[in-house]
Amino acid sequence: MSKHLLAALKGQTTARPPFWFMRQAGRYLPEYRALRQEAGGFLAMCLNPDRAAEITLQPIRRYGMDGAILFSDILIVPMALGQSLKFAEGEGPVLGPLPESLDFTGAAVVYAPVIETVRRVKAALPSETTFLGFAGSPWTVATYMVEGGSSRDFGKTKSFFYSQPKAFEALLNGIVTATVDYLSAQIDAGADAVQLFDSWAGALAPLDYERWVIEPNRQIVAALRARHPETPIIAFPRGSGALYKRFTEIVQPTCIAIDTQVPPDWAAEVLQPLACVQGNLDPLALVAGGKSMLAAAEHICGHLGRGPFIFNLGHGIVPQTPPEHVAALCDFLRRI
Ligand code: 1CP
Repeated sequence: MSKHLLAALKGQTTARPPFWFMRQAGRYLPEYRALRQEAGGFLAMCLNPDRAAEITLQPIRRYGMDGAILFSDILIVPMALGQSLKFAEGEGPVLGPLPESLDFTGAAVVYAPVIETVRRVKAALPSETTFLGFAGSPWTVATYMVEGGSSRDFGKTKSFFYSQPKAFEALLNGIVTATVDYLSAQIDAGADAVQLFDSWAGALAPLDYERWVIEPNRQIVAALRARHPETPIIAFPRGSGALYKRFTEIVQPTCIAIDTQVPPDWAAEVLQPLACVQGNLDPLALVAGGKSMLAAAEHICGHLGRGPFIFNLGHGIVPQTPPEHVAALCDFLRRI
């Protein structure tokens, strides 16, 4: 069987929609929780190629999605730039003080175990499965670097760019450079495509969005395409609303991933002529399962299935998701 998902990324309309799910490896799977118990923490798991490769493959073995996503985290890049990182149990990420200047000298050493994971997954994956690498987009990564962790309103980050736009721009430029190198290394090691996660794109006013979301994503896509012209790039500027159109026109990703709130008929009309579209089932519909989940999935496929389309969620799978609901959704998508 050929690579279904890669065909959609290359602009083909496929007979059934290829599918994978953001956060398809993770706490909703008992086999993930078992490994995590032994592994000594989330970050240790990300930096152990044996474990990270195994976790990447777990959902593929169970469900046979068309795409596998590297098991890692977007916060590997701040670590590579010299900022300390730990994951406190039940608290999420905790980053040390923002470095005065970004230090790239240790980056290759930090990336090395992740790149080794890419090689191992590539060697083990069925040939029909498309392998996705990923990184965070600079705005989203910068929020963690400046806030020191997760945030509700990004108050510190916004004060930073409003009061010192040049310094903030220098930080984003550093993240752009580090991200291009990191994704290039993932592609060289075997990733078939890459996804850029801009999870907090929706927090910005339009003018700020232009400068801190569109421009850095555009630079990364242009630089990666110059180095790897054949490798598809998926962009996920979550929460962009009406700005999804402008983002897609200017950034020119191969595929645009839409969040839960984007109307599929609007995406089919406005975004699909510009790029392959990926999305956008509500992760909570997957928690509910049953008829309402299947009706929501059918609605999305009905609108987007007539052009290049990859079925996914509008954001990541949540930990309370029953694994059998994921199985039911995969069955439905295979039969459609
Ligand atoms: O076991 C655990 O408790 C760890 C939970 C977990 C997992 C499974 C974290 C901590 N990261 C991950 C893996 C992960 N993160 C993947 C792996 C591939 C997959 O199966 O999809 C990916 C692509 C990410 C990307 C990521 N990390 C994003 C972007 C996507 C999104 O969810 O919006 C973000 C924002 C992060 C930061 C992060 N990682 C983990 C936490 C708790 C957080 C903070 C989230 C927040 O601020 O709300």
